[in-house]
Amino acid sequence: MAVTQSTPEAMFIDGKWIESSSAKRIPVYDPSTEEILAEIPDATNSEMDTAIAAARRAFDLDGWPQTTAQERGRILFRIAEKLRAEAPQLAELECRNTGKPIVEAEYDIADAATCFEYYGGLATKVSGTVNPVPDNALSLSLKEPVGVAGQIIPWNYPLLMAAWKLAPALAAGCTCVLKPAEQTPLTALKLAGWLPELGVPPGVVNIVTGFGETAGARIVESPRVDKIAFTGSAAVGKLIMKSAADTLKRVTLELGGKSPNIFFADADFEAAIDGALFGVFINQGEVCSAGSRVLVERSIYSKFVEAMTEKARNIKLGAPLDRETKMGPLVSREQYERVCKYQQLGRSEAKVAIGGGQPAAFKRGYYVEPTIFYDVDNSARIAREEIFGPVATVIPFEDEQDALRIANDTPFGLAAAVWSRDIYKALRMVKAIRAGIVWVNHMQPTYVEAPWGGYKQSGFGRELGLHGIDEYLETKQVHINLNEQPI
Ligand code: TXE
Repeated sequence: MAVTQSTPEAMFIDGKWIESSSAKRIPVYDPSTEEILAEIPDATNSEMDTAIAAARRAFDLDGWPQTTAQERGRILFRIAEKLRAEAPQLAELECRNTGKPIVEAEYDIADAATCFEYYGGLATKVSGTVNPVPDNALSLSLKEPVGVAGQIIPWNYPLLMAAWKLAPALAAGCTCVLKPAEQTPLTALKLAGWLPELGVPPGVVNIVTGFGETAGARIVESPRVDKIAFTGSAAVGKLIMKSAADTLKRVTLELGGKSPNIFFADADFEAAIDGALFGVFINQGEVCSAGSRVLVERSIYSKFVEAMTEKARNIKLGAPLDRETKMGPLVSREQYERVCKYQQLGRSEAKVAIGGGQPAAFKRGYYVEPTIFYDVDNSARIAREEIFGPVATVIPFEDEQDALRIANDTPFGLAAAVWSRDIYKALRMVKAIRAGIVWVNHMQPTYVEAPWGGYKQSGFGRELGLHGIDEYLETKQVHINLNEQPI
């Protein structure tokens, strides 16, 4: 294993830059030009095992869990400060690697910093409880870190997803082996390079690059990893659960969705149209909580589809670094091909209001047209399967009961939104929708203070908020006998 210079084109293991023992490297692309931006190592089992061993040592022997909560909190604040200081270069790198518009990338970096700040503050707020057992004993519940956390993240919000995983784990006193998506590892590696100067000891955070089926699978099967936190596809989530069963690891999964964005006739019409477009087209639709099923009450249905279509015409596709750009290319050729297939399928399953193909204006880059299919039946594949691209399926409904039936008729349950001025109706919907996140008269706002995660096949466990740190903690019951002679 060769140790290279301090470059983000290597892996960060045990505080050092490490190359893969296999000569193979993985090209990382700029999806707007299809050019190679960088090449990263393709980790073998040997490097992954080294990273896991380093995390194990940092947890078991080097005393990371025993550092004071204040110290861990201070380190997280320093990371947040560094992210804010380096935000322009991070946003540019994220933008070039994912294809997302620069303005959206800037929000992501700020959100990542906020996440480290939040968990920096929370580090000192973790405490156990005293249990009300009979008077002859004292019963305590202690909160302790789970151990080594294996963290596998996707490509749609690369640095933000790294922050959602690393910040609560570190605050709790866990050590981490994080595998970024093979398509978008660059900002996580950048962050890794700053960790030593910010006070993160060797082995506490390891960033290992590689493919899911090899490097990712190795983390999941390792008996030396205590917990897996995964964000990605439901298909891989199922594989992870099966594999983790062999070692009975703790598992949290944040998977995909087919979230209903529900518009009643009494909603503020202009806000509703904006909410429908924003809900499904932000980040090119590559969002787990995308409002990809737009449910519209029959009495406003035609007007709604027309207005949505009209406004969608103004979405400016362009170079991700151009500040005027509202939609960039998809992240990879693979994702582009996947979305193009769904566009083709949609043309046979429903009517096209706008889009449905590839824009002629671009000679290069994985651009697809913002697409609105309407008169979609909820049983159509485009209404049931996660597309993860800028493709809206508009579905009419008759009344509240019908809206609810369609909204819940999905294997997923990540998010939903309800638009209405009738607070009683909106709240009835909120209670009856089977999803982990429900927005009213809004779609997509995400706050680090509030729990994030899904029902049904959108996974389980919660990130963010107080719940987010709990997923990295074990509970130990302590019983102290208060009689000199136990009875
Ligand atoms: O995801 P994968 P892909 C959905 C979305 C998208 C589809 C496919 O619908 O179209 O998934 O995207 C790692 N063991 N989401 O193929 O494969 C992989 O290396 C361990 C929704 O990119 O799930 C990467 O780091 N790890 C989602 C991560 O898992 C494995 C975000 C995600 O990749 C693995 C992304 C394995 N066997 C895609 N196979 C969301 N919930 O936001 C892959 N990986």
